[in-house]
Amino acid sequence: MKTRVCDLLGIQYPVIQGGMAWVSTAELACAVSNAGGLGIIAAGNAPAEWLREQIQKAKEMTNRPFGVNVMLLSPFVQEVMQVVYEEKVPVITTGAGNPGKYIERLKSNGTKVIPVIPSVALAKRMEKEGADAVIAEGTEAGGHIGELTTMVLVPQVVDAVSIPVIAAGGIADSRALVAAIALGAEGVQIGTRFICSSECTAHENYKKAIVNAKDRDTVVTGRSTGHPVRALKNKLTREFEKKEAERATIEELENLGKGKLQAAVLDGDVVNGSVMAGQVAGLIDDIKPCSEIMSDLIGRISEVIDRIKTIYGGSWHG
Ligand code: TUI
Repeated sequence: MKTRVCDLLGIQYPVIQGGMAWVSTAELACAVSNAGGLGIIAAGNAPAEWLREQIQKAKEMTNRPFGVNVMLLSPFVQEVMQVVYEEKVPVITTGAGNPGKYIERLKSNGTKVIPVIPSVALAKRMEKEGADAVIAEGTEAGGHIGELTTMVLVPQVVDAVSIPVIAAGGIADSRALVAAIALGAEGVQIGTRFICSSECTAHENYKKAIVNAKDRDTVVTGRSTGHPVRALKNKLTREFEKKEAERATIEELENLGKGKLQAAVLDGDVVNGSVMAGQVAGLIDDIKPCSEIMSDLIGRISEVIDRIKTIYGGSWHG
């Protein structure tokens, strides 16, 4: 299981942990990196000094590479980029915007830049502006999402760029990993599955809500604000839907969402908080160490390929 993504990032398996605000702390990032993937600390909306502490903690907890996710809508984005620069973080992923103006300075400092992109146009633009790889994230993902599904987005991005493409959205087991490879991806980004890990510092209520979720238990709210977000259905998403139907102003809707992810992740308020999770939540039914998540992901690839071989048999006689 070796691709250009492994060489680019100096990792054993081409598995990148999603950058999830409040969830992706140094603890989770180091557990994923120590399991052979690329752990990510998410800056989210947090102040730059919080990020610096997390990076320094991570440097003590692992000798392996790890990265930082920069959420480009953060009010602290400039300061966060400065911390990434000063701490010489080996790789960043970005979300919720175009990181173009930061790429040159980061790269000259030795940081690999991997933007999350929801479209072919942005993927091409990022390649032109020097991105090292792109993460093509489908609408199955949790949190802030684009329009296209992973199944349609990934192969179109693969055809449009020469840099490695990492598939994201709806990936939680080796079946989806093999499918992503079949679509031309050279790696996967996994978020929701890693929330349900023993090392993840998110509140137990958050993890249990995902474990209990069924196939249709996520919903997308915020389409009217231009920032659609996928989360588990609860009292908050119902209130949000009601307000959107009543054509509430963007400001009103933004106020309703304020602090709600933090309430769910840190305080365990899964009723009034925002329990962001991908559609794949319905497939996750346990909480286990990142090392086991990773060994399942990689170890069961051969089972999937054997099944394909049984069906296909190396030749097709129709
Ligand atoms: O960023 C994410 N997921 C997130 S960010 C987040 S915090 C937040 N909460 C409420 C509203 C907005 C943000 C929670 N989850 N995933 C990566 C991602 N990036 N998904 C979609 C995009 C994206 C969208 C538009 C990337 C680039 C883009 O470009 C627009 C442009 O500027 O050209």
